[in-house]
Amino acid sequence: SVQELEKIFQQKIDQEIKIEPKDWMPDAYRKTLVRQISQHAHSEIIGMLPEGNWITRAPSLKRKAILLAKVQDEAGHGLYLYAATETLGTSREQTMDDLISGKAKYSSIFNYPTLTWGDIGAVGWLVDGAAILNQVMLCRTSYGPYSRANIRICKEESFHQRQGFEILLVLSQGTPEQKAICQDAINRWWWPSLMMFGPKDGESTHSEQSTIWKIKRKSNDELRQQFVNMIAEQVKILGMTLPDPDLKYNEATKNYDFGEIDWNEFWNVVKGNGPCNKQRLDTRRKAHENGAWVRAAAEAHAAKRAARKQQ
Ligand code: FAQ
Repeated sequence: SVQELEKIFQQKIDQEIKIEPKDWMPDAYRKTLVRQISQHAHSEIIGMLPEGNWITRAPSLKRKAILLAKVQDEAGHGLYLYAATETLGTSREQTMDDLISGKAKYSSIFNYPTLTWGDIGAVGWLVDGAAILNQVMLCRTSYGPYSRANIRICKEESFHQRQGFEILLVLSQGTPEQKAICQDAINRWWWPSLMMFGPKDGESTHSEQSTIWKIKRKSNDELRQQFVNMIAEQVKILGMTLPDPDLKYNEATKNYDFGEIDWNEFWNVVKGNGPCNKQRLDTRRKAHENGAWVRAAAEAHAAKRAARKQQ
């Protein structure tokens, strides 16, 4: 019976045995994984856009080569994740349609503009920094293909964070104008990067069930606190500040206390009304349309090969 299957399934999870594509799983487990993994994949692909914005304007050939490689890495991450979604029985076409129609979510962070070269540093340091904390946890997630995708992603992501920090480090040691660019980028990216971890635990609809299923192993607030503690120390090396007057080390808790996030802004961006939501989806949609001939050609080629084999 379904109840027995559910019991065996949960026992496996409790014993730290990974769930694999052909194993029995509750529909709701499959559904929440498709939701989370496809949102994660979309974030990687949409995340290429704000960074891609600076490839032609990177300040040197070396910087350009590094940024180009990083943006290509994100495309690779998207592919691992779309493939992991496919193992759950949802086709790539379906997942892509949901993104392009605006039905699927992707991380709120990528709806902010990259206005200066300093933003490329801040995205690497803060956005990749937040992403890593989350993805290190997801390396131990209960679904095998998602876990393995995250292991590969994390290897590249730590290099991404280092390159972002290094961009800011160079700016922070530069002219007064360069220092100002560095501080301005940190000011604009700090709060949105805290929002990447999702709503507060009390407001998080999926956390409780996802924790029982060991899809998630740390809560939104736990990871956010870990991030604040890490960045509050690293910012000192840059000689810069974080734009939060309430940020203060708390001896009793051994954590940094920090100010209240603007949750209105968060939900507004999630609902599609952030500064770049429309632009991001339009760009993605156009890219998909412009790529139609490649898909058609690949299909025609595959059909020809199949026909030749049959002869
Ligand atoms: N933006 O109940 P919860 C990267 C939604 S890293 C938009 O707490 P959950 C690397 C949430 O989906 C970024 N929506 O949800 C890179 C749910 O809505 P739904 C991507 C958000 O799933 C760097 C509702 O709010 N990383 O791309 C956000 O338990 C640089 C309630 O929330 C991942 O996706 C948000 N920030 O926890 C690439 C990691 N937060 O679905 C390029 C995998 C929440 O019911 C350049 N995802 N929502 O309609 C996760 O770990 C989880 O899904 C959380 C949310 C932690 C994001």
